[in-house]
Amino acid sequence: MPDDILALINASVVDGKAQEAADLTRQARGAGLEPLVIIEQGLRPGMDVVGERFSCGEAFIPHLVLAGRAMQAGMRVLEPELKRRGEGASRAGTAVIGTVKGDIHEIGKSLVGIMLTASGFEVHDLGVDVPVEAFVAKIRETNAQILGLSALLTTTMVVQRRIVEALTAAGVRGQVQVMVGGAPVSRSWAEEIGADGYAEDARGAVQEAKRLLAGISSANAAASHL
Ligand code: B12
Repeated sequence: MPDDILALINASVVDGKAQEAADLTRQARGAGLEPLVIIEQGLRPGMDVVGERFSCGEAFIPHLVLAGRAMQAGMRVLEPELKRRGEGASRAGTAVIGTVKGDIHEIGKSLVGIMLTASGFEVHDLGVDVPVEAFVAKIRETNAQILGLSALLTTTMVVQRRIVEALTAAGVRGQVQVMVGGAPVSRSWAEEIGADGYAEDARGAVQEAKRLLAGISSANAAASHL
């Protein structure tokens, strides 16, 4: 039964059927499947199928849009519960996230935001197509310890580098740990542009944010012993 329903959720995303994706997600939750299992094994793989079809000319922009809406419809069912879990967790830290300028892919970034919230982070989501200066201003305003930058296009990855440079120029690079992500991004890219962290998916993003925070705490502890 769990595998069947996950396969149906996957198909509803591929077919771009938002109502069906939401109903099946509700059904899967009712059957006791964990939200993360539904996302990682049901909703998300559907997007990959559509992406591959798009690459080889078998799907077009409208299919991507509909598949995106279907995945988001499923995520909306799970979001309130995930947020409640975050309220029950101890406060982990503050994070600012957004998709960089020129890039309107929002689903992966939003999923990272939801998972960080579910893990006790206070998340400021700046949305998509976010100008470089807006990230810098939000870090100043919130004193967030974590900045998460999403880029889904090879042409917008470079903006992540510009944001790291802008943080340095603004004198705030030392106060924030920058993590980058998105399909074309890798750990070696993160290292090349001087970012502090990288994760392949939303679950990894939470682990990475916690690892980076632990680094800040131990650095502060070491400084206070000097
Ligand atoms: C849906 C989609 C769209 C939708 C987006 C709808 C929306 N509301 O977001 C629309 C139709 C708008 C779209 C437009 C375009 N798209 Co598009 N799109 C996709 C598609 C199929 C799925 C993306 C997605 O949502 N995946 C599901 C989520 C959950 O996964 P994710 O985004 O990868 O995020 C996860 C990780 O990457 C990571 N992560 C993401 N962000 C972050 C941030 C941090 C800090 C961390 C740690 C981790 C992290 O965690 C996430 C959760 O697990 C991908 C193909 C694919 N397989 O990725 C193409 C894809 C990204 N698109 C592509 C292209 C080319 C375009 C267009 C240029 C097409 C066109 N000719 O107009 C435009 C660009 C518009 C723009 N300026 O941004 C290409 C990119 C190629 C490249 N390498 O540059 C892809 C790869 C398709 C392909 N195979 O060719 N697209």
